Amino acid sequence: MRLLALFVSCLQLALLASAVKEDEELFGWQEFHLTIENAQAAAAVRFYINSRDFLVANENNMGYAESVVVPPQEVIGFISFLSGQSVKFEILEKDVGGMLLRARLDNKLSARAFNNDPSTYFAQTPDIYAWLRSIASANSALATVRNIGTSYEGRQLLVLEVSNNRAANKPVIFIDAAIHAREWLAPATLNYIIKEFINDYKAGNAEIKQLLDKYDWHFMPVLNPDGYDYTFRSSSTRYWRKTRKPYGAYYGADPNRNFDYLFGGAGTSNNPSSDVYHGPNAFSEPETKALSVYLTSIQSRLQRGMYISFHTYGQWWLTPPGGSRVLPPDHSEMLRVGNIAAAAIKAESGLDFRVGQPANVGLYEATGGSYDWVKYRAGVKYAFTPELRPFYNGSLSGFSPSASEIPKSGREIYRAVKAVARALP
Ligand code: 0X9
Ligand code: ZN
Repeated sequence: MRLLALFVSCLQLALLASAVKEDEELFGWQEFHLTIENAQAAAAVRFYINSRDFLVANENNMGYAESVVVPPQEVIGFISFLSGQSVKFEILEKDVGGMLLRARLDNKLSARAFNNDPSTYFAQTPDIYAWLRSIASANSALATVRNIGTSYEGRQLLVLEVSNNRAANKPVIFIDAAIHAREWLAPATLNYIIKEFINDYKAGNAEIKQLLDKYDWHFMPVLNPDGYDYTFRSSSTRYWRKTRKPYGAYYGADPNRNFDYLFGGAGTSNNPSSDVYHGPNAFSEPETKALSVYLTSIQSRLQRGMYISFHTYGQWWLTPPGGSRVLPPDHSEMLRVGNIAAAAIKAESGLDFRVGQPANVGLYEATGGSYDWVKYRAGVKYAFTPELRPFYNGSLSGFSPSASEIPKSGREIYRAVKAVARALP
Protein backbone atom coordinates (compact mmCIF):
# COMPACT_ATOMS: atom_id res chain seq x y z
CA MET A 1 0.00 0.00 0.00
CA ARG A 2 1.29 3.42 -0.76
CA LEU A 3 2.25 4.68 2.61
CA LEU A 4 -0.73 6.61 3.98
CA ALA A 5 -1.63 9.30 1.53
CA LEU A 6 -4.88 10.61 2.85
CA PHE A 7 -4.88 14.05 1.32
CA VAL A 8 -2.80 13.31 -1.70
CA SER A 9 -4.53 15.99 -3.75
CA CYS A 10 -1.89 18.22 -2.20
CA LEU A 11 0.88 15.96 -3.40
CA GLN A 12 1.89 18.40 -6.08
CA LEU A 13 3.44 20.38 -3.27
CA ALA A 14 5.90 17.62 -2.68
CA LEU A 15 8.91 18.31 -4.80
CA LEU A 16 10.85 15.44 -3.40
CA ALA A 17 13.54 15.21 -6.01
CA SER A 18 16.13 12.70 -5.06
CA ALA A 19 19.53 12.62 -6.65
CA VAL A 20 20.67 9.37 -5.09
CA LYS A 21 22.87 7.50 -7.55
CA GLU A 22 21.27 4.64 -9.44
CA ASP A 23 23.91 2.17 -8.31
CA GLU A 24 23.97 3.25 -4.66
CA GLU A 25 23.69 0.16 -2.46
CA LEU A 26 22.53 2.01 0.67
CA PHE A 27 24.77 0.19 3.15
CA GLY A 28 24.28 1.77 6.54
CA TRP A 29 21.49 4.01 5.25
CA GLN A 30 18.67 4.28 7.77
CA GLU A 31 14.94 4.29 7.14
CA PHE A 32 13.15 7.07 9.04
CA HIS A 33 9.42 7.14 9.48
CA LEU A 34 8.29 10.70 10.10
CA THR A 35 5.08 11.97 11.63
CA ILE A 36 4.74 15.57 10.50
CA GLU A 37 1.91 17.44 12.09
CA ASN A 38 1.84 20.87 10.54
CA ALA A 39 2.54 22.63 7.28
CA GLN A 40 5.39 24.68 8.70
CA ALA A 41 7.31 21.62 9.87
CA ALA A 42 6.50 19.93 6.57
CA ALA A 43 8.00 22.79 4.60
CA ALA A 44 11.12 22.80 6.76
CA VAL A 45 11.54 19.03 6.39
CA ARG A 46 11.02 19.27 2.66
CA PHE A 47 13.61 22.02 2.34
CA TYR A 48 16.10 20.03 4.40
CA ILE A 49 15.56 16.84 2.41
CA ASN A 50 15.65 18.53 -0.97
CA SER A 51 19.03 20.02 -0.27
CA ARG A 52 20.49 16.59 0.43
CA ASP A 53 20.85 13.25 -1.33
CA PHE A 54 18.25 11.32 0.65
CA LEU A 55 16.11 8.63 -0.85
CA VAL A 56 12.47 9.58 -0.45
CA ALA A 57 10.49 6.49 -1.13
CA ASN A 58 7.11 7.71 -0.03
CA GLU A 59 5.11 10.76 0.74
CA ASN A 60 2.21 10.85 3.12
CA ASN A 61 -0.78 13.08 3.54
CA MET A 62 -0.34 16.66 2.38
CA GLY A 63 2.78 15.60 0.58
CA TYR A 64 4.81 15.45 3.76
CA ALA A 65 7.74 13.10 3.46
CA GLU A 66 7.04 10.03 5.49
CA SER A 67 9.58 7.38 4.60
CA VAL A 68 13.04 8.79 4.15
CA VAL A 69 16.21 6.77 3.72
CA VAL A 70 19.21 8.66 5.04
CA PRO A 71 22.94 8.03 4.44
CA PRO A 72 24.96 7.11 7.54
CA GLN A 73 26.97 10.33 7.72
CA GLU A 74 23.74 12.37 7.73
CA VAL A 75 21.86 10.47 10.42
CA ILE A 76 22.96 12.46 13.47
CA GLY A 77 22.42 15.79 11.75
CA PHE A 78 18.97 14.72 10.57
CA ILE A 79 17.96 13.59 14.05
CA SER A 80 18.98 16.89 15.61
CA PHE A 81 17.20 18.79 12.86
CA LEU A 82 14.00 16.78 13.43
CA SER A 83 14.22 17.29 17.20
CA GLY A 84 14.52 21.04 16.64
CA GLN A 85 11.38 20.97 14.51
CA SER A 86 9.48 18.76 17.01
CA VAL A 87 8.89 16.25 14.27
CA LYS A 88 8.28 12.77 15.66
CA PHE A 89 10.25 10.03 14.02
CA GLU A 90 11.04 6.39 14.31
CA ILE A 91 13.99 4.57 12.78
CA LEU A 92 12.49 1.51 11.15
CA GLU A 93 15.65 0.04 9.65
CA LYS A 94 19.24 0.75 10.60
CA ASP A 95 20.81 -0.70 7.47
CA VAL A 96 18.56 -0.63 4.44
CA GLY A 97 21.37 -1.82 2.14
CA GLY A 98 22.20 -4.75 4.42
CA MET A 99 18.55 -5.70 4.66
CA LEU A 100 18.20 -5.60 0.87
CA LEU A 101 21.44 -7.56 0.41
CA ARG A 102 20.10 -10.27 2.72
CA ALA A 103 16.84 -10.24 0.75
CA ARG A 104 18.81 -10.70 -2.50
CA LEU A 105 20.76 -13.63 -1.06
CA ASP A 106 17.56 -15.18 0.23
CA ASN A 107 16.06 -14.79 -3.24
CA LYS A 108 19.12 -16.36 -4.91
CA LEU A 109 19.03 -19.34 -2.58
CA SER A 110 15.35 -19.84 -3.26
CA ALA A 111 15.90 -19.65 -7.01
CA ARG A 112 18.67 -22.23 -6.76
CA ALA A 113 16.75 -24.53 -4.44
CA PHE A 114 13.74 -24.57 -6.74
CA ASN A 115 15.39 -24.73 -10.13
CA ASN A 116 14.80 -21.10 -11.13
CA ASP A 117 11.06 -21.57 -11.21
CA PRO A 118 9.50 -18.04 -11.15
CA SER A 119 6.74 -19.23 -8.83
CA THR A 120 9.32 -19.78 -6.08
CA TYR A 121 11.52 -16.68 -6.24
CA PHE A 122 11.39 -13.06 -7.39
CA ALA A 123 12.29 -13.44 -11.05
CA GLN A 124 12.96 -10.70 -13.57
CA THR A 125 10.81 -10.21 -16.64
CA PRO A 126 12.90 -12.20 -19.17
CA ASP A 127 12.88 -15.23 -16.86
CA ILE A 128 9.15 -14.93 -16.21
CA TYR A 129 8.51 -14.64 -19.95
CA ALA A 130 10.70 -17.65 -20.79
CA TRP A 131 8.79 -19.61 -18.16
CA LEU A 132 5.39 -18.53 -19.56
CA ARG A 133 6.50 -19.63 -23.01
CA SER A 134 7.67 -22.98 -21.68
CA ILE A 135 4.30 -23.48 -19.99
CA ALA A 136 2.53 -22.68 -23.26
CA SER A 137 4.68 -25.00 -25.33
CA ALA A 138 4.37 -27.85 -22.84
CA ASN A 139 0.57 -27.40 -22.74
CA SER A 140 -0.25 -26.24 -26.23
CA ALA A 141 -3.85 -27.42 -26.10
CA LEU A 142 -4.45 -25.43 -22.96
CA ALA A 143 -2.26 -22.33 -22.85
CA THR A 144 -1.13 -19.66 -25.31
CA VAL A 145 1.16 -16.67 -24.90
CA ARG A 146 -0.08 -13.46 -26.46
CA ASN A 147 1.95 -10.26 -26.76
CA ILE A 148 -0.47 -7.36 -26.29
CA GLY A 149 1.98 -4.52 -26.84
CA THR A 150 5.38 -3.02 -26.13
CA SER A 151 6.57 -1.13 -23.07
CA TYR A 152 8.28 2.25 -23.36
CA GLU A 153 11.71 0.60 -23.23
CA GLY A 154 10.69 -2.02 -25.76
CA ARG A 155 9.79 -5.01 -23.62
CA GLN A 156 6.92 -7.26 -24.61
CA LEU A 157 3.68 -7.23 -22.63
CA LEU A 158 2.78 -10.89 -22.36
CA VAL A 159 -0.51 -12.48 -21.37
CA LEU A 160 -0.87 -16.21 -20.76
CA GLU A 161 -4.30 -17.27 -21.98
CA VAL A 162 -5.61 -20.51 -20.56
CA SER A 163 -8.63 -22.15 -22.12
CA ASN A 164 -9.95 -25.67 -22.51
CA ASN A 165 -12.23 -24.63 -25.35
CA ARG A 166 -11.09 -21.63 -27.34
CA ALA A 167 -13.95 -21.68 -29.79
CA ALA A 168 -16.57 -21.06 -27.16
CA ASN A 169 -16.21 -17.28 -26.73
CA LYS A 170 -16.40 -17.87 -23.01
CA PRO A 171 -16.37 -15.25 -20.27
CA VAL A 172 -12.87 -14.18 -19.27
CA ILE A 173 -11.27 -13.81 -15.86
CA PHE A 174 -8.27 -11.50 -16.27
CA ILE A 175 -5.60 -11.08 -13.58
CA ASP A 176 -2.60 -8.75 -13.77
CA ALA A 177 0.30 -7.95 -11.44
CA ALA A 178 3.35 -5.68 -11.21
CA ILE A 179 1.56 -2.57 -12.40
CA HIS A 180 3.60 -1.11 -9.53
CA ALA A 181 7.25 -1.97 -9.96
CA ARG A 182 8.37 -2.53 -6.37
CA GLU A 183 5.48 -4.77 -5.34
CA TRP A 184 7.39 -7.98 -5.96
CA LEU A 185 5.11 -10.39 -4.16
CA ALA A 186 2.31 -9.60 -6.63
CA PRO A 187 3.85 -11.14 -9.79
CA ALA A 188 5.35 -13.99 -7.77
CA THR A 189 1.92 -14.79 -6.30
CA LEU A 190 0.37 -14.72 -9.76
CA ASN A 191 3.10 -17.03 -11.07
CA TYR A 192 2.35 -19.41 -8.21
CA ILE A 193 -1.33 -19.37 -9.14
CA ILE A 194 -0.57 -19.98 -12.84
CA LYS A 195 1.52 -23.01 -11.99
CA GLU A 196 -0.97 -24.53 -9.56
CA PHE A 197 -3.88 -23.81 -11.87
CA ILE A 198 -2.30 -25.68 -14.80
CA ASN A 199 -1.08 -28.53 -12.60
CA ASP A 200 -4.45 -28.91 -10.90
CA TYR A 201 -6.27 -28.99 -14.22
CA LYS A 202 -3.92 -31.61 -15.61
CA ALA A 203 -4.34 -33.68 -12.44
CA GLY A 204 -8.09 -33.77 -13.04
CA ASN A 205 -9.07 -31.44 -10.20
CA ALA A 206 -12.85 -31.10 -10.43
CA GLU A 207 -13.06 -27.52 -9.17
CA ILE A 208 -10.53 -26.25 -11.71
CA LYS A 209 -12.18 -28.20 -14.49
CA GLN A 210 -15.46 -26.50 -13.65
CA LEU A 211 -13.79 -23.08 -13.53
CA LEU A 212 -12.17 -23.69 -16.92
CA ASP A 213 -15.36 -25.05 -18.42
CA LYS A 214 -17.05 -21.80 -17.48
CA TYR A 215 -14.27 -19.22 -18.00
CA ASP A 216 -11.13 -18.59 -20.01
CA TRP A 217 -8.38 -17.33 -17.72
CA HIS A 218 -5.94 -14.64 -18.82
CA PHE A 219 -2.89 -14.01 -16.66
CA MET A 220 -0.55 -11.04 -17.05
CA PRO A 221 2.20 -11.25 -14.41
CA VAL A 222 4.21 -8.17 -15.48
CA LEU A 223 2.12 -5.20 -16.57
CA ASN A 224 4.95 -2.69 -15.97
CA PRO A 225 8.10 -4.59 -17.02
CA ASP A 226 10.35 -1.52 -17.39
CA GLY A 227 9.71 -0.39 -13.84
CA TYR A 228 9.77 -3.92 -12.48
CA ASP A 229 13.15 -4.80 -13.98
CA TYR A 230 14.52 -1.42 -12.87
CA THR A 231 13.83 -2.38 -9.24
CA PHE A 232 16.37 -5.22 -9.62
CA ARG A 233 19.18 -2.88 -10.59
CA SER A 234 20.44 -1.76 -7.16
CA SER A 235 19.22 -0.95 -3.68
CA SER A 236 18.49 2.67 -4.57
CA THR A 237 16.19 1.62 -7.42
CA ARG A 238 14.49 -1.11 -5.37
CA TYR A 239 11.56 1.12 -4.35
CA TRP A 240 10.72 2.40 -7.82
CA ARG A 241 6.95 2.39 -8.36
CA LYS A 242 6.17 3.97 -11.75
CA THR A 243 6.82 3.32 -15.42
CA ARG A 244 10.12 4.48 -16.96
CA LYS A 245 9.02 6.89 -19.67
CA PRO A 246 10.99 10.14 -19.29
CA TYR A 247 9.24 13.40 -18.38
CA GLY A 248 11.76 16.22 -18.44
CA ALA A 249 14.31 15.58 -15.73
CA TYR A 250 12.14 12.83 -14.21
CA TYR A 251 10.96 9.38 -15.13
CA GLY A 252 7.69 7.61 -15.16
CA ALA A 253 4.01 8.03 -14.49
CA ASP A 254 2.08 6.05 -11.90
CA PRO A 255 0.30 3.55 -14.16
CA ASN A 256 -2.44 3.19 -11.55
CA ARG A 257 -3.25 6.89 -11.96
CA ASN A 258 -3.04 6.79 -15.78
CA PHE A 259 -6.36 5.17 -16.73
CA ASP A 260 -9.16 7.12 -18.30
CA TYR A 261 -11.64 7.32 -15.46
CA LEU A 262 -11.69 10.47 -13.27
CA PHE A 263 -8.19 11.04 -14.70
CA GLY A 264 -6.13 13.57 -12.75
CA GLY A 265 -8.45 13.84 -9.75
CA ALA A 266 -7.96 13.04 -6.08
CA GLY A 267 -4.90 11.10 -5.04
CA THR A 268 -2.79 12.08 -8.04
CA SER A 269 -0.13 14.66 -8.84
CA ASN A 270 0.62 16.66 -11.96
CA ASN A 271 4.28 16.85 -10.98
CA PRO A 272 6.50 14.31 -12.78
CA SER A 273 8.74 14.05 -9.70
CA SER A 274 5.89 12.58 -7.69
CA ASP A 275 5.34 8.88 -7.14
CA VAL A 276 1.67 9.40 -8.03
CA TYR A 277 2.24 11.49 -11.17
CA HIS A 278 -0.75 10.76 -13.38
CA GLY A 279 1.09 11.37 -16.67
CA PRO A 280 0.34 14.12 -19.24
CA ASN A 281 -2.90 12.46 -20.32
CA ALA A 282 -4.83 9.27 -19.77
CA PHE A 283 -3.09 6.27 -21.34
CA SER A 284 0.11 8.24 -21.96
CA GLU A 285 1.97 5.12 -20.89
CA PRO A 286 2.23 2.40 -23.55
CA GLU A 287 1.62 -0.25 -20.89
CA THR A 288 -1.75 1.09 -19.72
CA LYS A 289 -2.74 1.90 -23.28
CA ALA A 290 -1.96 -1.66 -24.42
CA LEU A 291 -3.93 -3.12 -21.54
CA SER A 292 -6.95 -0.93 -22.26
CA VAL A 293 -6.90 -1.85 -25.96
CA TYR A 294 -6.61 -5.53 -25.14
CA LEU A 295 -9.34 -5.50 -22.51
CA THR A 296 -11.58 -3.58 -24.89
CA SER A 297 -10.99 -6.27 -27.52
CA ILE A 298 -12.38 -8.88 -25.11
CA GLN A 299 -14.84 -6.52 -23.45
CA SER A 300 -18.05 -8.52 -23.79
CA ARG A 301 -16.31 -11.65 -22.48
CA LEU A 302 -14.79 -9.72 -19.57
CA GLN A 303 -18.18 -8.25 -18.72
CA ARG A 304 -19.37 -11.78 -18.04
CA GLY A 305 -16.23 -12.54 -16.04
CA MET A 306 -13.97 -10.56 -13.73
CA TYR A 307 -10.89 -8.32 -13.53
CA ILE A 308 -8.37 -8.54 -10.67
CA SER A 309 -5.19 -6.46 -10.29
CA PHE A 310 -2.68 -7.65 -7.68
CA HIS A 311 -0.83 -5.05 -5.59
CA THR A 312 1.15 -5.10 -2.36
CA TYR A 313 1.07 -4.52 0.49
CA GLY A 314 -1.32 -4.27 3.41
CA GLN A 315 -3.91 -7.08 3.35
CA TRP A 316 -6.95 -5.49 1.79
CA TRP A 317 -9.36 -6.87 -0.81
CA LEU A 318 -10.39 -3.55 -2.34
CA THR A 319 -13.68 -2.96 -4.11
CA PRO A 320 -14.41 -0.07 -6.52
CA PRO A 321 -14.50 2.81 -6.81
CA GLY A 322 -10.97 3.67 -5.72
CA GLY A 323 -11.37 7.20 -7.04
CA SER A 324 -14.31 8.28 -4.94
CA ARG A 325 -15.81 7.93 -1.48
CA VAL A 326 -19.33 7.58 -2.81
CA LEU A 327 -20.68 4.09 -2.37
CA PRO A 328 -21.80 2.61 -5.70
CA PRO A 329 -25.28 1.13 -6.14
CA ASP A 330 -23.86 -2.39 -6.25
CA HIS A 331 -21.65 -1.91 -3.19
CA SER A 332 -23.29 -4.66 -1.17
CA GLU A 333 -22.77 -7.16 -3.99
CA MET A 334 -19.10 -6.16 -4.23
CA LEU A 335 -18.78 -6.63 -0.48
CA ARG A 336 -20.49 -10.01 -0.68
CA VAL A 337 -17.92 -11.22 -3.17
CA GLY A 338 -14.99 -9.50 -1.43
CA ASN A 339 -15.97 -11.08 1.87
CA ILE A 340 -15.87 -14.48 0.22
CA ALA A 341 -12.28 -13.76 -0.79
CA ALA A 342 -11.36 -12.70 2.73
CA ALA A 343 -13.02 -15.78 4.23
CA ALA A 344 -11.09 -18.05 1.87
CA ILE A 345 -7.81 -16.40 2.86
CA LYS A 346 -8.68 -16.67 6.54
CA ALA A 347 -9.50 -20.35 6.13
CA GLU A 348 -6.25 -21.01 4.29
CA SER A 349 -3.71 -19.12 6.39
CA GLY A 350 -5.53 -17.35 9.19
CA LEU A 351 -4.64 -13.91 7.84
CA ASP A 352 -7.14 -11.06 8.01
CA PHE A 353 -7.85 -9.09 4.85
CA ARG A 354 -10.05 -6.01 5.16
CA VAL A 355 -12.73 -5.70 2.50
CA GLY A 356 -14.21 -2.58 0.96
CA GLN A 357 -13.80 0.62 -0.94
CA PRO A 358 -10.33 2.12 -0.24
CA ALA A 359 -11.47 5.44 1.21
CA ASN A 360 -13.84 3.60 3.56
CA VAL A 361 -11.37 1.03 4.88
CA GLY A 362 -8.63 3.35 6.09
CA LEU A 363 -7.01 4.15 2.75
CA TYR A 364 -7.21 7.06 0.39
CA GLU A 365 -9.09 8.04 -2.73
CA ALA A 366 -7.01 7.68 -5.86
CA THR A 367 -8.31 8.37 -9.35
CA GLY A 368 -7.23 6.90 -12.69
CA GLY A 369 -6.77 3.38 -11.35
CA SER A 370 -7.07 0.30 -13.53
CA TYR A 371 -9.96 -1.38 -11.75
CA ASP A 372 -12.08 1.78 -11.83
CA TRP A 373 -11.58 2.11 -15.58
CA VAL A 374 -12.40 -1.57 -16.09
CA LYS A 375 -15.56 -1.28 -14.06
CA TYR A 376 -16.89 2.15 -14.99
CA ARG A 377 -15.64 2.52 -18.55
CA ALA A 378 -15.46 -1.05 -19.79
CA GLY A 379 -18.59 -1.98 -17.85
CA VAL A 380 -17.14 -4.98 -16.02
CA LYS A 381 -19.09 -5.37 -12.82
CA TYR A 382 -16.62 -7.51 -10.92
CA ALA A 383 -13.29 -5.70 -10.56
CA PHE A 384 -11.02 -5.98 -7.52
CA THR A 385 -7.65 -4.77 -6.29
CA PRO A 386 -6.22 -7.02 -3.60
CA GLU A 387 -3.31 -5.65 -1.58
CA LEU A 388 -1.40 -8.79 -0.66
CA ARG A 389 0.47 -9.63 2.56
CA PRO A 390 1.99 -8.52 4.88
CA PHE A 391 -0.33 -6.43 7.06
CA TYR A 392 0.34 -2.73 6.63
CA ASN A 393 2.87 -1.29 9.08
CA GLY A 394 4.15 1.81 7.33
CA SER A 395 7.56 0.39 6.51
CA LEU A 396 9.29 -0.17 3.21
CA SER A 397 10.14 -3.68 4.41
CA GLY A 398 6.65 -4.80 3.38
CA PHE A 399 7.77 -4.60 -0.24
CA SER A 400 10.62 -7.06 0.37
CA PRO A 401 9.23 -10.24 1.90
CA SER A 402 11.35 -13.36 1.95
CA ALA A 403 10.85 -15.70 -1.00
CA SER A 404 9.42 -18.17 1.51
CA GLU A 405 6.33 -15.93 1.59
CA ILE A 406 5.56 -16.68 -2.07
CA PRO A 407 3.94 -20.10 -1.56
CA LYS A 408 2.06 -18.78 1.49
CA SER A 409 0.70 -15.80 -0.40
CA GLY A 410 0.20 -18.03 -3.43
CA ARG A 411 -1.89 -20.58 -1.52
CA GLU A 412 -4.15 -18.05 0.20
CA ILE A 413 -4.71 -15.92 -2.90
CA TYR A 414 -5.23 -18.94 -5.17
CA ARG A 415 -7.91 -20.11 -2.79
CA ALA A 416 -9.47 -16.63 -2.71
CA VAL A 417 -9.49 -16.31 -6.50
CA LYS A 418 -11.16 -19.71 -6.89
CA ALA A 419 -13.76 -18.86 -4.24
CA VAL A 420 -14.50 -15.50 -5.85
CA ALA A 421 -14.84 -17.04 -9.30
CA ARG A 422 -17.30 -19.58 -7.92
CA ALA A 423 -19.24 -16.79 -6.21
CA LEU A 424 -19.93 -14.93 -9.46
CA PRO A 425 -23.50 -15.22 -10.70
O1 0X9 B 1 -2.43 3.58 -4.61
C1 0X9 B 1 -2.63 2.59 -5.33
O2 0X9 B 1 -2.58 2.61 -6.55
C2 0X9 B 1 -2.96 1.25 -4.67
N1 0X9 B 1 -2.17 1.07 -3.51
S1 0X9 B 1 -0.57 0.79 -3.68
O3 0X9 B 1 0.06 0.92 -2.40
N2 0X9 B 1 -0.35 -0.70 -4.15
O4 0X9 B 1 -0.03 1.69 -4.63
C3 0X9 B 1 -4.42 1.23 -4.32
C4 0X9 B 1 -5.29 1.17 -5.53
C5 0X9 B 1 -6.74 1.11 -5.21
N3 0X9 B 1 -7.11 2.14 -4.33
C6 0X9 B 1 -7.46 3.35 -4.75
N4 0X9 B 1 -7.60 3.59 -6.04
N5 0X9 B 1 -7.65 4.24 -3.84
ZN1 ZN C 1 0.36 -0.93 -6.00
